[in-house]
Amino acid sequence: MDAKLLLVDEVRLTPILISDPPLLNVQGVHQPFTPRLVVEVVTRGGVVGLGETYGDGVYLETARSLAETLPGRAVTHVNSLFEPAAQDAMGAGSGPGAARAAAGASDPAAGAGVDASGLRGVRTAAKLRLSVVSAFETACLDALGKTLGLPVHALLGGKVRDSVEYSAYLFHRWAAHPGADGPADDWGAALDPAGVVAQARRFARTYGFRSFKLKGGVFEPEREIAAIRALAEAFPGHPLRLDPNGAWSVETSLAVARALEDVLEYLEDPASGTAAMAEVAAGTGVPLATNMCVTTFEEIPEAFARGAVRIVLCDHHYWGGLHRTRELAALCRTYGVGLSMHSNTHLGISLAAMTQVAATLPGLTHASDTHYPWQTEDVVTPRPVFRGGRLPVSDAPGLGVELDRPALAALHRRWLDDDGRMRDRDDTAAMRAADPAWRPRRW
Ligand code: GKR
Ligand code: MG
Repeated sequence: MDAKLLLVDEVRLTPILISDPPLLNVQGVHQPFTPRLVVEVVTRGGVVGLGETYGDGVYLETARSLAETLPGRAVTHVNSLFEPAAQDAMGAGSGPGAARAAAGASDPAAGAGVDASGLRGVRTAAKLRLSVVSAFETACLDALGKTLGLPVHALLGGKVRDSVEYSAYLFHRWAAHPGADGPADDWGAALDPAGVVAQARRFARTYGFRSFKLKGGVFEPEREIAAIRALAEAFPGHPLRLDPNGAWSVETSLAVARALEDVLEYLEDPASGTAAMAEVAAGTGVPLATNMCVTTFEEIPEAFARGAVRIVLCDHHYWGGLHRTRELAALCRTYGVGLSMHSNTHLGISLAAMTQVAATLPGLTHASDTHYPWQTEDVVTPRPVFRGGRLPVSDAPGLGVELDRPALAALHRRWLDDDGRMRDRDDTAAMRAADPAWRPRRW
C-alpha cells in the first residue's frame, strides 16, 4: 500500500447539540440539550475516521487549533498528537481557550475547583487538551483500521473478550425539563427510593444490566442510603455503586460507608480530593473508586501511595485516547488497583471507542459506566443495542460504526440555531432556571 494514502488530507469538526433528560447531580440538572463535538479525519486515500468528545466552546476552540496541524501527518502517528508542536497549536496553557479552562477552576457556578460540565475534579487546560486529543486519536485509529480492514482493537494489541459488560446508570430525575420546549421522554420522575428501583427495573428489563450505579449528591445522604438499600432488596447480590461526585465530608462519607458496607461494590468519589479520599479509605473497608481525584498521570503517585482509591474509572476522553487508557490500565495492574470505566453524556462514536478499548483490557474488573441508554438521539447507524447488559465487540474495520449524515446535519443545525445558552453545558444554570436561589450543596 502507498503510505501516502495514510496522510491526513482534511479534518472536519461538527459541533452538535443533543437531547438530554433532566438528570440530577450535585452541580444541578442536565440541560435540555448538551454539546458534543464530532471529529472526522479524512485521509488522502479518502477514508473517513470518526472521533467524539465534549463540545463546549473551550473544547471546540482547542479542537480547531489542533485540526489545523493535522493535514500532512500520518494517521499511524498518533503519538505526534502529544508533541510540542501540537500542544503549541492548542495554546499550551496560554491561549484564550486554555485561560478560560484554567479559570473554570474558580468558576463560582462550578463549585470550588470543580468542572461545571464534567464533574471531573479540578479543571485545567492540560486536561481539556487531552479530551480534545482523545477524539483526534480515536478518529486516526478508526481511519487506520478502515484502511487496513482491521478493527481498532486489533491496532491496540487485540481483544481479550468478545463482549463488554456495562452497568445501569441510575439518576434521580424530573419527569420533564422546566418550560415547555425541552425534549420529552417516558421515563417519568425518580425522586425517591421507589422511583430509583422502578428505573433500575426498566434498565434491567430493557437492557439486561446486572450492575447498578446511582448518581448521588442530590439529596440528603439518608435518602440516598435508602435508595441503595431499596436497590439491594430488589436486586439481591447485584453489584451496587453510589457516586456523589465528592459532595460529602470525610465524616459523612464514613457514615454512608458504614450504613452500606454490606451491599456496596464500591463507593465512588464520596469526598473531594486525594487527601480526603485517603482519610475515608483509611476508615472503611468499602472500596473507593474515582473519576475525580485520579484523572491524569500526574495524580497517580500520590493517590496510589496514600491508598486513596482501590478502583480507577478510566475514560479515554480524560486520559488522551485509547493508547493512554491502556497505559493507565497497565499502571493500575502494576499497583494492584482495579479498573472500571467512567462515562459522561456521549453518543455512539464514543461508545464504540469505549467498547473497543475495553475489549483489550485484561484488568477491567468491573462493568463499565455508560450514559448511552439515556440518549434518544445519535449520529451513528445502526444504533448499538445492549443485550444481557453487554455490547458485542465489533470486528468490523475501525470502530465499526457508520456516520448517519442526515442526523449529524440536523443536530448541527440545532447547534447553529441555538442562541448560545446550550452551547456550554452548565447544570447549575439549568437548575437555576427552575429555582433561581439554588446553590450546589455539600453534606
Ligand atoms: O452527567 O450528571 C452527570 C454525571 O454526574 C457525570 O457528569 C459524571 O462525570 O457520571 C460522571 C461520574 O461518574 O462522576
Ligand atoms: Mg463518578
